Amino acid sequence: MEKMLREIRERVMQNIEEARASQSLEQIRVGILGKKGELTSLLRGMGKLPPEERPKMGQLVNDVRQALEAKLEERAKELQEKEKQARLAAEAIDVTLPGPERGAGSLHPMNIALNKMVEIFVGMGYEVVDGPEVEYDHFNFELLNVPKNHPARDAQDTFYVEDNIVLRSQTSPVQARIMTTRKPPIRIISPGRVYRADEADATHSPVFHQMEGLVIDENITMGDLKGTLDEFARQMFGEGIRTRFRPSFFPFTEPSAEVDLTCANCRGEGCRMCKGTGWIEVLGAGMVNPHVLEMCGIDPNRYSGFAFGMGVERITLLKYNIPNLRYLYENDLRFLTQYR
Ligand code: 2U9
Repeated sequence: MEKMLREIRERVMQNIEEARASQSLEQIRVGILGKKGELTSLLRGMGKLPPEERPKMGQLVNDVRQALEAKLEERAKELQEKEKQARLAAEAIDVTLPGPERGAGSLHPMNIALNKMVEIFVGMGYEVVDGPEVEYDHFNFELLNVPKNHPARDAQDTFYVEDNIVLRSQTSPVQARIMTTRKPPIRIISPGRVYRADEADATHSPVFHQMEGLVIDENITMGDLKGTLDEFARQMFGEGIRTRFRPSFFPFTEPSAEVDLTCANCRGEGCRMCKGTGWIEVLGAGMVNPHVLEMCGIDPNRYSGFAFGMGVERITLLKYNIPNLRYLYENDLRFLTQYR
């Protein structure tokens, strides 16, 4: 039995030394010291020994067990430390590595279109002007010859902030303000956000964008207006795109016109987009009403001017053949990043 014990001790010591993981160490421990372990069984078998030999053998078995337990504990510590080091090495983060790449942004198609519109008029000598979106009724309506009982003034069409303060329903008040503070020649465009109490649909939104233009000088004629818009149409939509003026009415211009452009889809041949007419209605324009000039402090006997207005959304939809306004407002990157 002594020989067996020595053999066990040497073999198990060797096994412990060779164990490469905490898990195998545990298997060794269970195999030798567990309930059904080799040493435990040996201890149980001691009942068969003559009583006088039992204390000595008991002592021997205990010595072996203590030695093995000590060795197990020592080796467990070594292995745990090794495993911890391996885990730390695997989890190590190099904080000097570059972060995930963020793609470069792209301009919103409406900004691309607006930039082009502005560029065309700046190229013709216009200055870009800006003004408040919360505006006095005086500048938004009064100076533009929109009478007190005009339907445009109705709360059904215009957002009222206070009795005499509105969210501007067009960018014209910006130009009215300039007219009251400067002397001609005046050559300005006023791109910006405007508000109308409209139900949102494929072509309407309560918040949208306009670009209006205003030119005032001596001897300005409808011919200048026509030439200006012809040049704009050509630069914006391409060679061969012409304008057609149809008589209309606005309180702030007289005469007034609704302006069609050659349908860019069929080049004027007639197609589904232009309902067979070859023309698409794009903007409004006219000669500044002399009464407006007078109210803004400009002598209508010496000066005349023209004005025009267009929707930035409408121009964008036409330019890029986009079927519905909501694409411009939903900010779906799959849509937006197509335009550069
Ligand atoms: C002043 C005097 C006159 C600006 C003008 C239009 C015609 C026009 C619409 C086009 C589509 C608005 O975006 S839209 O809904 N605009 O038809 N706007 S003339 O006339 C002015 C502006 C300022 C002092």
